[in-house]
Amino acid sequence: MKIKEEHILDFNKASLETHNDSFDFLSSKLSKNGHDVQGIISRLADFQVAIPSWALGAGGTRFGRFSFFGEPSSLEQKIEDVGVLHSLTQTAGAVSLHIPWDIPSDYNAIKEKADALDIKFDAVNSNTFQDQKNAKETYKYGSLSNTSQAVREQAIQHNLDVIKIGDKLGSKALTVWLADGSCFPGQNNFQTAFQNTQDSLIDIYKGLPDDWKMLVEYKPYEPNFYSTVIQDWGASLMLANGCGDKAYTLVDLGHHLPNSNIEQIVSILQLKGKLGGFHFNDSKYGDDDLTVGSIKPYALFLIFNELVYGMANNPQNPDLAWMIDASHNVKDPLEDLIQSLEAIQEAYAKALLIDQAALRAAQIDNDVVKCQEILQGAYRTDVRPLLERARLGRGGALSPIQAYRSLDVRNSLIKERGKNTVATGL
Ligand code: LRH
Ligand code: MN
Repeated sequence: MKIKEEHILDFNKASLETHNDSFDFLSSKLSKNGHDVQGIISRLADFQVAIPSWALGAGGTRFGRFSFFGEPSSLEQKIEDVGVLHSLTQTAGAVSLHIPWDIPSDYNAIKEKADALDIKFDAVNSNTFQDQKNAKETYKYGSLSNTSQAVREQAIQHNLDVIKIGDKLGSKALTVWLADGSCFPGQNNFQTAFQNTQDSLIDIYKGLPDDWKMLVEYKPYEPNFYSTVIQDWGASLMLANGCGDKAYTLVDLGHHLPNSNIEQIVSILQLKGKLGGFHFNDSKYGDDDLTVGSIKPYALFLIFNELVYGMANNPQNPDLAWMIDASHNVKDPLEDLIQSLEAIQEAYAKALLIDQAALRAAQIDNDVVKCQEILQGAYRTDVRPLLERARLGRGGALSPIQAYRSLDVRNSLIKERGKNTVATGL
């Protein structure tokens, strides 16, 4: 399924006048306040977020999984679905593959398909949290941290294989997330598990091409419920530092204990030049993998405030990997991802409206009230006309969700694929 550009242009006609009115009103107000509106629009248009290949079908929990029908049953169909998201939003110009769930059968064909849809291959993800058929060793008691050298070597080799797969597709980063940990006190020797993980990551790091990054993802719990080897940003940072300059910390927003100050973590990792990228999602309790901005939009805005500050003041930190990591239990996966892309763009646009110089001055003066007024003044601005204009400029839909529905995309996918296709992934 490919959405024709003329169908989107037709769809936009009905709301173009409304968009122009609200855009003209907002941009004149912003220009009067000294904002570079065109500069903001081009930063929004250039901001591309990678879609997780494992989240294009229905997610599920141990209690059940409810399909949406018309799910992609091959990597080719997954790339097509990312193409649908990108044609509507013009901000989903990349895909992040999970191996072995998405091993290409024909590398050239898959690259041609992605190129034709203007989709790049972002970080590739290894998987040593599930046993593969005919695997010699099991990861039941861990992978890179396992007490068994044979298990560690199998996991290291898998990561080296994932790098090779990514390299053939033009990817430039490996994401390592480990489920490794324990469910009961006394089950693990924490130091041995951590040191085994460090030594294993160093062996993987040696296999990284020069222009690649290794992104070390942390998580406090699940599927282990007493300890996790890479439990928090500190553990990830120590392991990344133990590997070398090409290793960084990846921040999955759902991988924090309640009320963690994620924007402070992001700020300090940038200061240390060790922030590698994000898995955007939202959560109320645990690693709920909900739609970005659906539960804590202000927290996301505060994170983007630190990112905008960091992008201006921390040249020591590399360009970041922007990725979504979500799971869809009750929403159409494509609608869910469209809403997430919108929330990310909205948080970024609002953060770009923060007068960083005025905020800095108020901070130095300890004018606490003014600091909040500056932040919330930006946050309370309805920036949607800016997002619309950024999309419009690239041939996208003024309202991607409405376009998705009025173009009846899901039913077209069901007609094409039937009702029984199941996407690989979580
Ligand atoms: C772990 C995680 C990790 C992925 C998996 C699909 O919770 O966030 O990024 O490998 O989800
Ligand atoms: Mn993640």
